[in-house]
Amino acid sequence: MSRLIVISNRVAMPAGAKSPGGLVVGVRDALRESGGTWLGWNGEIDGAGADSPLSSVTNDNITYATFPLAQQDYDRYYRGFSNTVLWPVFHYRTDLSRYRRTDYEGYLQVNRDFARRLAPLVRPDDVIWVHDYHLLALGRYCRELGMRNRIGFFLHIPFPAVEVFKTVPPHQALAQAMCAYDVVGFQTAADARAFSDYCVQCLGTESAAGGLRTAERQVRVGTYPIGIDVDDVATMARKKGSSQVVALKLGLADRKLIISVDRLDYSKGLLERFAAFEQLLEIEPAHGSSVSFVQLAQSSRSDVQGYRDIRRELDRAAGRINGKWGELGWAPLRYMNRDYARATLMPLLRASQVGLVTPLRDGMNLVAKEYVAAQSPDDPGVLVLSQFAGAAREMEDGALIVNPYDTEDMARALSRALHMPQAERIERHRGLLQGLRTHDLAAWKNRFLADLCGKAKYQHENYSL
Ligand code: ADQ
Repeated sequence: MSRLIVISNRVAMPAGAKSPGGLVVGVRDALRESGGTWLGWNGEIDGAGADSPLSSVTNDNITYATFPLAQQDYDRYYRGFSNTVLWPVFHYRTDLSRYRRTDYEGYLQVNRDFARRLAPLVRPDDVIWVHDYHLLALGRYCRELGMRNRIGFFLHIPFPAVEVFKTVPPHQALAQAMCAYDVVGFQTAADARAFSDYCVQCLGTESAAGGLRTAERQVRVGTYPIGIDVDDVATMARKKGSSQVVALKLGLADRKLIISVDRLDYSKGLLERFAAFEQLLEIEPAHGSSVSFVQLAQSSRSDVQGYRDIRRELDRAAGRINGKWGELGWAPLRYMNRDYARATLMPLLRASQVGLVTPLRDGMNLVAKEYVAAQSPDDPGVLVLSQFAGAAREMEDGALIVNPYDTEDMARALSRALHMPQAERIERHRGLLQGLRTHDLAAWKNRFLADLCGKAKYQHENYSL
């Protein structure tokens, strides 16, 4: 029986202190269910880098095989090409992209190192599942090392339109490298189409049923929207949570609560959202004393310039809004750059009347799904969701869909959500929840792996690395 090996840039160890991001939550839950090995960076910088030994820990059905990165690799591969070129361009922020050839070479070098570390672990019938934009070229290097396994790739972030992708100078080499995978998976049909369009138009690749045909292989190009473990979130949300939840409820008195939860990232549309909240206070001053907006923004990639800039702008905007609208005993906007345990976060989502999720561009957005799963079915809150989140494809009937570039549109949607009658809220929530159950985390994993390895089963075995 074949085993499952998952590879992503970052591996989150079971006892890690930081709250995990979207990819980690998805991958860990998927692996926990089926068992397997997870290979990747341990988050540490170490002089030895590529020469350092692999360390291996097994916990809860998952073997974590990790290694550190050298400072230069971190600077070029991670901070450089991955997060200063691929992330901004794939989120349509070409203005923030800073391409340097040495960063790209470092990116390829680290992709090659990942393949070299993987090679001795792999048996011929193992199934390999690679995740996200840091490792676009890994499949190519695996093939160069002679791996003939089924190797799949899933992109957690959007794939941009052809002309936008072409702003990445080595676009051809990257897309060619992606064609070394047997399955290339995306969050939405639009992303999958953009990738196929690029390959057909710019590489001259032949399109075939279900994907593309290259000289070497049939590449399946598919859509696999990531989901969540609905019951897990609902169970956590029903618990009382920590003293922080209690304190928030007491502080709110009878005020309604609008909540937003994100990694602090320019793609998440926080500034536009702050402006919409301010507009709400302007068009309906009565809300002034009857509503609170809590924005939890977990800081991330703070050594990348674009992230430092957005953080400064948000600090300024939050101060201005509270300065203008606050009262002695009350601040309308509470903006916190902190990491919260999921056991705290989910009851907070449940305690709110509106979930405001308005990215300017997002592969999927798991917070939108967590918000719905966390609600009480008898008295649910309303999800206000950006049309540019991948999640909007599945949630457009139940959520209030907004354009985050239209401040008034968002303010109106907030007002409508705050006034929505209970019967309508229940009806919308019911539909949304049904969708979440159909496209949950297990469905995401099973559909991807079914396409990758047909009906073949895979199993977990502990083995020494
Ligand atoms: P992210 O960009 O990280 O993920 P998202 O999908 O919203 O975005 O996931 C964030 C996760 O981190 C959620 O599970 C959320 O609960 C958690 N989180 C956010 N802020 C937090 C805080 N302050 N404290 C604690 N936890 C917090 C990438 C893509 C997304 C895609 C996912 C999964 O950018 O589009 O949905 O991968 O594929």
